[in-house]
Amino acid sequence: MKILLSYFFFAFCFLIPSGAKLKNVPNILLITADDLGWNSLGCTGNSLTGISPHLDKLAREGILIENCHIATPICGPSRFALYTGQFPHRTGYLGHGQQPPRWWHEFNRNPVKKSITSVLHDFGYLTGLIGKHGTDWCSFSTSPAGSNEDTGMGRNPEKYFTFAREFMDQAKKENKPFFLSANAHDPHRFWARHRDETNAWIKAMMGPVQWRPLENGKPYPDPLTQFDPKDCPIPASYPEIPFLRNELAKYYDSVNRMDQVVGKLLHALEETGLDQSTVVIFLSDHGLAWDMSKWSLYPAGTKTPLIIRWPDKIESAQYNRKSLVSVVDLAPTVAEICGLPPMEGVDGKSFLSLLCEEGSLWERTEAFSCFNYMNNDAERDRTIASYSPDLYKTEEQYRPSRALTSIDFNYIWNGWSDGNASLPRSMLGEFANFLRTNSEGSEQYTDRLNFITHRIGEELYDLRKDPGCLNNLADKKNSSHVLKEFRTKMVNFLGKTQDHELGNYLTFLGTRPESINLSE
Ligand SMILES: [Ca+2]
Repeated sequence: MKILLSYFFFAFCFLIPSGAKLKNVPNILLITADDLGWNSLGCTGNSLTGISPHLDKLAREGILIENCHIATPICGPSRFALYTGQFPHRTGYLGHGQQPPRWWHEFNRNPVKKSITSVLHDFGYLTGLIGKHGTDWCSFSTSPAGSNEDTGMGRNPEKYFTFAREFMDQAKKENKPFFLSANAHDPHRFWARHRDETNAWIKAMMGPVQWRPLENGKPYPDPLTQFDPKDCPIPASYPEIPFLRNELAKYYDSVNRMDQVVGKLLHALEETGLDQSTVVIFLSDHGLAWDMSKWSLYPAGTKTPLIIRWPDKIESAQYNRKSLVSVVDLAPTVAEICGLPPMEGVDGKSFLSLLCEEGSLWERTEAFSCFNYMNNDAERDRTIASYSPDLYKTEEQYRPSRALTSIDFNYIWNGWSDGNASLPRSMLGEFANFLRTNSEGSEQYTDRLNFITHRIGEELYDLRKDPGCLNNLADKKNSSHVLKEFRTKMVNFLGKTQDHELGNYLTFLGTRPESINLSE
């Protein structure tokens, strides 16, 4: 027995890096918002006074990269890509529900099943999580505080403060650097004061556990703001309609409450005296929870501001509009910041040079984003043994789309759009509902609803002139050179990453009158 214990002790010493190796490495506080439109913050141009004071200050103290694109615009799969640095078609986490789908296994990809949390954990970091949620490939040193009770449905700033303070104190006590992933659930629906934010809904969300309500009867406080709808900006994807402005006022109040969570997390960091040795990173998992934003591959769905503060390493007050990063770049960047060897098997690259060396070595010109499944039902999944190009015809929850977005252009291929197939209700939101109930007698609303529901095979937008992606240039003759460039890049990218939709895309290109020469 003694020999056995000695063996385990000996093995343990080799598994855990020495204290010397971990000297002078920074802590990481990763903060995410849930369903935040990229330009909803004060620091990204929202004119509402006082909407995001803590994030605005954080941006002033570090760098704000305006063009970061997430991998896929729904919660869990987006976060999977964030943690692993790999795109959904490579990990198999293609959507909600049963993942990977049974047919995905026939592609024999064997991804490296690691995430930034697991490599930091193995390196000796104390790793933790509060709020929405980790992945199967994450490793946390302490039990994740992921339940609605733990976080007040992700909307109670005090709960985040208490957890973060205790976690940081534990890191100090154990003399370990930490990685804390802290995830607010605001401004996810149902927003503060939304008509569906009912007691019955809150009760259902909290489940059977005992919880103590605050004075307002909810497990979380109401936002501090109550914006006047007339002051609320409408994102460029939507028309100027009073109904939308009223709805958005409530959303913006929820953005403010998310900012309070950020404030509390930063306060915990200051109180523990670890703020100077901690890299703070903020981003959203995707855009606003309306159709044409969430569930879509327009910048309104895929673009998030990325704020990074690293005292004494990153120059303050940098607003970067010229560089473009993908969320899969984040895990390798954190690995490099923490002095780890490069992460194996990732699709992204470290952009540390962009943060500390004025971007001289950073050359990404497009970010890839995709959509696969909304929700793959486990029972149906058992009946689908293999992939077929017309899977979307029988599975309305499978709606494959691919996008490449540069600073100036957004190119999308909708592999399911054949003129008949439509998006399921689960991928349509309040804007589509509004159009549906008001389209009688309005050709404009009817056309828009038809487009949203059925889309079109190929879309190309000039973001310099058309940030809301309302004027599709894919069939315009004078845009054909840009279109060809994006098609070529898409073929190369899908081939390089072994995307299961490559064959479908090539078939689609073969039907176009002015297609690309694939030998180019
Ligand atoms: Ca989300």
